[in-house]
Amino acid sequence: MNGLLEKLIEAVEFGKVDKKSPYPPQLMNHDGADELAKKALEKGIRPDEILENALVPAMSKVGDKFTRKEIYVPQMLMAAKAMNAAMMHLKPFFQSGHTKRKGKFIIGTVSGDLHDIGKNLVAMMVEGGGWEVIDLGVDVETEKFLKVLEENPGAVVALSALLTTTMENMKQTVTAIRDKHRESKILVGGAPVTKEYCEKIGADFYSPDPQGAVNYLKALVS
Ligand code: B1M
Repeated sequence: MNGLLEKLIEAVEFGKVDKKSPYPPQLMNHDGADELAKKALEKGIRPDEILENALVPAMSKVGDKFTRKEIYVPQMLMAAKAMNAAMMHLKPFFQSGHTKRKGKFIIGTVSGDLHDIGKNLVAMMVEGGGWEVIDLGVDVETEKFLKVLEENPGAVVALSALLTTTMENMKQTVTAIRDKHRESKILVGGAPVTKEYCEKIGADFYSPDPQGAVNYLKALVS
């Protein structure tokens, strides 16, 4: 793999935001995610390659280490901050309109849930896939999804949930969308969500990862 991308994986994994950041001590005076993402683009590496081959695997390593209790929430948050610093450089390319927009994609983390790292990754990948993304953020009430869907008829709606407790809110939102907008396509995901749960609550598609969401959307418009 390209050395720059390997360095970027390391920067995100260990939460090195930029060169001047003193954290983590072992990367003192090294380039951070900010500089590395910029350099990768300058070297001609495509934004979607940087996302898929560096940022997504780096965050997945971080999630695995947290689960194994090798790192804790502060390190996880630093990793997210580093990832966002890299994303700041990629986003203008995804938003530049170089790729023809294929449709509208409304995404949010369901009510009561503040986790947004996975949701943001899905949003970025989908945007990179040529869709106009309307990101409603976290802790999104059902009424907000309905309102934005009414303003954007035909948009695909995507719901993320990271807590077993907020999966119930996902169900409520899906039910309300189904009642009012029977034709809308609803995509669900997030660590505790499964294909079986997706079917049970009446959503159209479950994806375990951002690429699955992109592939589903690609199939929808092909
Ligand atoms: Co929280 N948290 N957290 N947390 N947190 C988890 C989810 C947990 C599994 C940790 C644990 O106990 N091992 C646990 C949930 C347990 C459960 O319900 N079964 C948990 C808990 C309990 C909590 C709190 C309740 C802790 C507390 O306060 N006592 C609290 C809840 C706050 C709230 O939401 N109301 C809380 C808070 C937080 C922080 C704020 C500190 C922070 C969130 C920061 C942020 O998002 N801005 C945080 C974090 C970072 C995590 C972990 C460590 C990492 C989550 C993450 O970002 N993973 C997580 C443990 C873990 O995952 N190992 C944990 C990386 C991310 C790339 O993966 O989000 O799964 P993920 O997204 C994946 C896929 O799921 C998929 O694509 C992504 C890339 O592959 N995906 C979709 C996600 N959404 C999708 C939507 C799609 C398609 C795919 O289509 C629509």
